[in-house]
Amino acid sequence: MVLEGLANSLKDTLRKIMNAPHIDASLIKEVVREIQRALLLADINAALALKLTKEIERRALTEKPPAGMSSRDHAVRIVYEELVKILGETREVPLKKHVIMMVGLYGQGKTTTTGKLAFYFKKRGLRVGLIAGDVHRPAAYDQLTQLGARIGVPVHGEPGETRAPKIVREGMEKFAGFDVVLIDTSGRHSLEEDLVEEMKRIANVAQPDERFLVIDAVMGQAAGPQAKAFHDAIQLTGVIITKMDGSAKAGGALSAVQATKAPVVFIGTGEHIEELEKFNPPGFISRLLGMGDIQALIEQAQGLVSEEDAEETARKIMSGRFTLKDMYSQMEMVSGMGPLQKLMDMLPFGGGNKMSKEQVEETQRRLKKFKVIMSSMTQEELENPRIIKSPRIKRIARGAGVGPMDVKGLLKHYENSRKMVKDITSNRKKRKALMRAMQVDEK
Ligand SMILES: Nc1nc2c(ncn2[C@@H]2O[C@H](COP(=O)(O)OP(=O)(O)OP(=O)(O)O)[C@@H](O)[C@H]2O)c(=O)[nH]1
Ligand SMILES: [Mg+2]
Repeated sequence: MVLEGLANSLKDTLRKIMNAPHIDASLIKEVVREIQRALLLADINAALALKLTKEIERRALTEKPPAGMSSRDHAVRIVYEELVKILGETREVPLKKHVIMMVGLYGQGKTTTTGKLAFYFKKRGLRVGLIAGDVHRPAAYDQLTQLGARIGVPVHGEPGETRAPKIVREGMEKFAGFDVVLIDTSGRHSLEEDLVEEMKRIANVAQPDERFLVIDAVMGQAAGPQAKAFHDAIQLTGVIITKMDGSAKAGGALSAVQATKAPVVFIGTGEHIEELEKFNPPGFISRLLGMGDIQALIEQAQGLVSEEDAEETARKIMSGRFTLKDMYSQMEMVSGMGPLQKLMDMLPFGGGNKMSKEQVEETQRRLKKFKVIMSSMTQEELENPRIIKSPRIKRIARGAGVGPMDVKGLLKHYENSRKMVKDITSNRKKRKALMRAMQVDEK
């Protein structure tokens, strides 16, 4: 696993937050100290680690959790968001017709990564050609040819030829009708003048859309200045960090490269051809923290209803009127819990103290679908779903781009919820308990 040490310490820290009886300043300070230690151990730049932890501390001590979010979830969310922030932005490498030139120093993983990328594009249905532009290392051509043969991608090269631009020109002609052309180039011990010259000459011939620097995670923070030097020399469009699997310093390399503004686009996570990942900061941090559902937590916070809205909905529900819109807000609130937890426990979608990860995900999926379906309903239909009969179902389904069964599913869901709500609101005892739990005055 990538960055195992850092992942373990961060997980321990989050567990501490989740298990704390309450969140106070001393807990936050302790947690922040631990995060800082973990970041330093992962070779993250000390100034960056300090800035990050200061920001976590400041936000955790001053920001109020949004209505419906517990202070624990809120603290976890802050840690997550700030970690994502230091990894910064990335960019999507498009799946289109284009030319990619790979550059980098000796032994950083250029040739291996060129093969991995070829496989990546081929798997996505693009026609790929490889050009063996490394004329300095004798075995480079064979290495690329073997890789190409394994994944069924043609390789152009001329063993014995010493002029890389010539090979590249011929390769470009040969692969003119292909979707993606990948050019492997030679490495050097350092970014010397002749390497820069050669890179520029090849770039002149190939006019690559992408110039990717391949850099080894073992470099740690030193990857930052190196990426910057290459960026200054040939305007990188992306950086690929390899050997993320084997280095305790991977965090340092990652954060240092991101700080140079040459975006990390992929990471290499092993020697095998498929061990290449698109780099995605939120996903990367979620996995590091071992919280697959953290994204859901964030979305909840963003889509969370205010406390007033929540009360309004609750009041409406208890007045016996329960429309499709109410059902929707209710489902939205379920993910929020907090002050509404008691209500939710008694309502159809709540159940238990906390929804499991799967339940939250399932609710989110449903919500998305319901939202689409409901957006093609009229106001009248939303307020009074009973009028939705067969012709309307067909129209709504067509408008939402779903099948009639999906619309029927939503209506059935609504009907069940309405019955359960009715059951609660018409039973005096349940209703009283609910009012108390909600601290809503009966009007
Ligand atoms: N564990 C691990 N090993 C990798 C990864 N990427 C590359 N390697 C290994 O790193 C070594 C060097 O890789 P190459 O692809 O030959 O490096 P290069 O930059 O082309 O080297 P030169 O052409 O000599 O400059 C090989 O043994 C690869 O198997 C990775 O993501 N993880
Ligand atoms: Mg090579």
